[in-house]
This record gives sequence, structure tokens and C-alpha cells, in this order.
Amino acid sequence: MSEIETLESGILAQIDAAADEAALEQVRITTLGKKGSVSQQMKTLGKMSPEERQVMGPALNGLKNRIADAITTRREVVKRADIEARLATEKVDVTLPVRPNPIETGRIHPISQVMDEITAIFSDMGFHIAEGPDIETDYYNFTALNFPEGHPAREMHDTFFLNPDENGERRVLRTHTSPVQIRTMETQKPPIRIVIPGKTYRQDSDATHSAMFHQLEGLVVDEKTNIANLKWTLMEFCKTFFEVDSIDMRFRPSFFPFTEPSLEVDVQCDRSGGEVKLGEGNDWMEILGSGMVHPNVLRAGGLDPDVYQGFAWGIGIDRIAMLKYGMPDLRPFFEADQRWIDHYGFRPLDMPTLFGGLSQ
Ligand code: 2NL
Repeated sequence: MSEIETLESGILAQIDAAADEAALEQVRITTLGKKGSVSQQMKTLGKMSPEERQVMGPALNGLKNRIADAITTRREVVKRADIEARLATEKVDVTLPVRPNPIETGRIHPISQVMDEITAIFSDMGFHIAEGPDIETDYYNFTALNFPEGHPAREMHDTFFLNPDENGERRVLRTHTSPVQIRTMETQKPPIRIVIPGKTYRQDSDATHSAMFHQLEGLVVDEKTNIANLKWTLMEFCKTFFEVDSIDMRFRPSFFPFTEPSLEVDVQCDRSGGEVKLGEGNDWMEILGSGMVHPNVLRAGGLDPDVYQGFAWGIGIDRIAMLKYGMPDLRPFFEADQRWIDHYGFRPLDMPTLFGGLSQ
């Protein structure tokens, strides 16, 4: 046997013996690698006589190619064997219970759940979601919303006032989310269709009121917006939110500085049992306030009331969360009691959607 044949049969035997990809890679490095046995042989070509090189050149090249081919072929074999071995040994028992992990034990607060449900309903109707700052100027919280300067309504909102700044201007914790609508009208051209979920603040707290509470307001402004559009939108919302096929609603005249006319909205309910049932019975429950946007408010938003009309509404999130999910007391909402959230909270991956179900 020539020297090349001896080398070749030795290497081929190593390739055959390599049991996995790592062993095979080792063989490749020690043969075809920079300092490998085949590469060392190739280096000797330079010192040979031309006649000798004419014979040894093709012989060594042939050796190199056959080794490379053998490695490639063997790699496919060990790869397949590896997959077969894993298929044979790695088994998943799909009947095992799911292990608890953080995403399973965490809970979504009912307020967040209800906000997600309401924004899902209005997103589906083509509304956008808008947000704004909790600390507002007196102008955006009151003046632009048609509360006259010095009007008792400013005090009636039990406003939290901040200390006046160097210009004597006193900022407020917003008493409603309406400043966001003014900011939107200032910067966007109609048609406007937005809902604004967020925190609001008023200085009163008892069993059913907390100083910080949550509101969701909505605003639609276009050239031919009318009160029938308002009624349809709110009726459609109530049916979807309370997850009933039909629900009687009552629109009563009311007053808000920022709407004219103003309507308070009641839904049909049954109080004959221990708890309130919605969508049946002969009783009424007030759930939201609404109205056609006052011309002064459109003007404050930079819109001509002779061209544009709008409707708006506001819902107290905390209260309708209590109503929908049967929570009798508001105070535990903000007490961070693990037992309460375990009981009333929602699972983080059960996101409310109209196609998947709002509350499952
Ligand atoms: C309630 C009543 C309401 C609005 C909020 C609104 C906002 C603008 C213009 C006109 Cl910028 N209206 N918002 C309208 C009617 C009622 O809330 O009782 N909320 C809990």
C-alpha cells in the first residue's frame, strides 16, 4: 500500500467510527484542518521536483476530496441517527397538568379588565384610544369645557388644586378625562372618534367614592353627527358590555356644562332578588351621562359649530365594574389585598376581544 492509501484508509476508518457530529468535526480538524494530516501532506508539494509534483499533486487532491465527501456523507448519517434517538427518547406527556408559572398566578385588576373590555368594544366600532396628563391646567379642565370663570361648578367638582406657580396659575388634578378631548380637537381634524380611559380625581371618599377613580369618556365629531347616532352607539355598547342580546334603555334630560342637550342614561334592571340583574325586570339603573357637544366646547377645540356637531359621553369605570362583576364594596379596589385580587382578578392571557368573548 502506498503512503497515501495508508493515510486514507486510516482516516476513512476514523470517519466511520465517529459516533456524533462533534466526533466527526474532530476528525475534520485533525485531517483537513490547517494543521491536519492531509493539509501537512499538501504542504510537502512545494519542496518536490516538478515531475514528482505532477504525480503527487492530483493524488493528494483526490485524497482531500474523497475525505471531504466521506465526512459530508457521514455527517448526514449521524445527524439522522441523532434525530431518531431523540424521537425515541424525548416524549411529552400532553395529559400532564400545566405547571403554575408567573403568568398563571398573576392577576389583572377588575378595573383594567373593564377598561380593556370597553376599549375593545369601541375599537371594534372604529374608535381610537386617546390619553392625556393627570395634572391639568384650569383652562383644559374647566374653561374650555364651558365652566364659566368663578362658577360654583368648579368647586362642586371637589377639585384638588395644586399650589399656584410663579405666574399665580393653579393647576389641578383632572376631575374628568374631558381635557383630552379638547387637546384632540385642537390637533386633529374631524371626523373624530375617540375614547379616553384614565384616572380622575375628586376630593370625596366613602364606601362608594374614592378620591382617585376611573372614567372612560367618548367623543364623536363630524359634519352630520346627531342624537340618533349617540343613542345607537350607547345602546350597542350596553348590549355588548353587559353581554345580553337586548336591554331596555332610558334617556333622561339632564345638565352638564359641556353638552346641550344633556342626557342621563339608565339601563333596565331587576332588584327583586338580593342582587341587581341587568337586562331584565322593571327597574332602572343610571350608568352614564352623555349629550351633544356644547357649541362653546367645539369653539374651544378650534372647530366651527356651524360646520361640525358632536356627541360625547362619560362612564364611571369603577362603578360599572362593581355592577358587572358583583363586587359590593369599592374600598378593596385599592387595598392591594392578595386574597381579593385572587378572587376578583382576571387571568392575564384571557384578553377581552369581541371575537373571543369579553369576559369568557
Ligand atoms: C358622567 C358624565 C359626561 C361628557 C362627559 C364631554 C367631553 C367633551 C365635550 C362634551 Cl370634550 N362632553 N364629556 C359629556 C357628557 C357626560 O360624563 O356622569 N360621567 C361619569
